[in-house]
Amino acid sequence: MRKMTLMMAGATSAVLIGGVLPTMTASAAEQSPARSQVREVGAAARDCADKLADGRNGIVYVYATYNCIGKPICADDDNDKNYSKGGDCKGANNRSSSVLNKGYSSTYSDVRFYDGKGYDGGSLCLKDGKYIKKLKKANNKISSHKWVKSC
Ligand SMILES: [Ca+2]
Repeated sequence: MRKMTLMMAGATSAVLIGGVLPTMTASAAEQSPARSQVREVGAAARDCADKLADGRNGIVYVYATYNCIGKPICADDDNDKNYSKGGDCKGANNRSSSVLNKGYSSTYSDVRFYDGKGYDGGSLCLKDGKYIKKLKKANNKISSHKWVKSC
């Protein structure tokens, strides 16, 4: 009881705050759920370079975020002529903000993105093993893509 009274009396002092915080941090670090949560935050913050470093898998990715953060809105190992319709890029129409090409370095390993559906209009070509962290002219514009022999 005497201890409680002392702590409450010192509630506004910096000494008490300094004494309480390290205790909370230590106990949180001991719990495994807290540790896995930290790992998930790290995964969510992984950017284009991190994801490319995982290795090639023959897939091209489109993100609605800059820097390839989070889940892609499109992950495709073949062509998609209309992001508004079915296919691996369904729902990605005009939402692009970053792109990542993890294609194998062989023929048809580069990807050309188009403003229009059906590979029409202005385009942007991305070589295999490359990414664009922040699309400029193509930001929120991409509507189709196809794999090409070479950019
Ligand atoms: Ca478009």
